[in-house]
Amino acid sequence: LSLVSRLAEAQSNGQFSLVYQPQLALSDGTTFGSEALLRWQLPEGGWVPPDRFIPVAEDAGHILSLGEWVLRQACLAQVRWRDGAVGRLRMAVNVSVRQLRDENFVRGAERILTACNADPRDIELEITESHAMENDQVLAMVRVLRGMGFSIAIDDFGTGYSSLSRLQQLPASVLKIDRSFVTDLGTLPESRSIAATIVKVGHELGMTVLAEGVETAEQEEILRSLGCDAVQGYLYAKPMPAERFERWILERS
Ligand code: G
Ligand code: G
Ligand code: MN
Ligand code: NA
Repeated sequence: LSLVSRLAEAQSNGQFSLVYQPQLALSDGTTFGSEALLRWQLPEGGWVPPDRFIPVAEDAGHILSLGEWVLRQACLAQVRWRDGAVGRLRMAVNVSVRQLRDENFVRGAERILTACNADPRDIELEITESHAMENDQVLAMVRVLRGMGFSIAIDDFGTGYSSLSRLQQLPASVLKIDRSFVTDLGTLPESRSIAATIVKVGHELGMTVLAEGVETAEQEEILRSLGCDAVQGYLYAKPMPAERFERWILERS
């Protein structure tokens, strides 16, 4: 059976779940947020990585209902944590450009916020750099979402080809340094220069800069010396199911 035909039934059969990865402030190590990441477990065992099924779901148009499901689950978790022992954390959710081009996206998002009693200021929509810069329709949509109160993050930054003027037009509050530069921070002077430049540009435009894929204490130390604000990566925690994430937070506080 092809992936695309299995995708259609996967959602109704409960094969999707979300895992959550903590985001920490470099200044004091506190966890201020989490990124929700989608997982697909096959009934016969094994996982399909998102890099494989997201593009298929996008092509098939299935990403619209799947994306709504992700946003609802993420909002439900954020509100449960906010109103429980975990406390108020910002929840970052990846959004596909197909969703941003959908005229029903805003109405769907509003419905989810209301149904979950979520505050949009606690929800961060992650848009990849290449897509955020794509065209005026996407830019207009990002502005509408920002106007609704959502926080906006530019994901995988440094791998696209943004002009600085374009970046300035985007009402984003967070810039996420792509993992590829973080990986090579200790070994490649070029990656260090790129990371340093991203931190400067982000701060110049009033954004918070978050480095993803931090795996070593050396990478963390370099990021701190560059003035980077926040981190996310295996050095702190892998993406975890909700219950594990909750325990992880409570054990550290
Ligand atoms: O752990 P990781 O394998 O989760 O994610 C791989 C890629 O899949 C990342 O680029 C991430 O942005 C993307 N991804 C993960 N979850 C989602 C999601 O819910 N929606 C979208 N559109 N992309 C996601
Ligand atoms: O949405 P985005 O492309 O940023 O997705 C983040 C991806 O990076 C996910 O696949 C997540 O599981 C993965 N990831 C998060 N932290 C680390 C890390 O420290 N090392 C590696 N190799 N991958 C990571
Ligand atoms: Mn992301
Ligand atoms: Na990323």
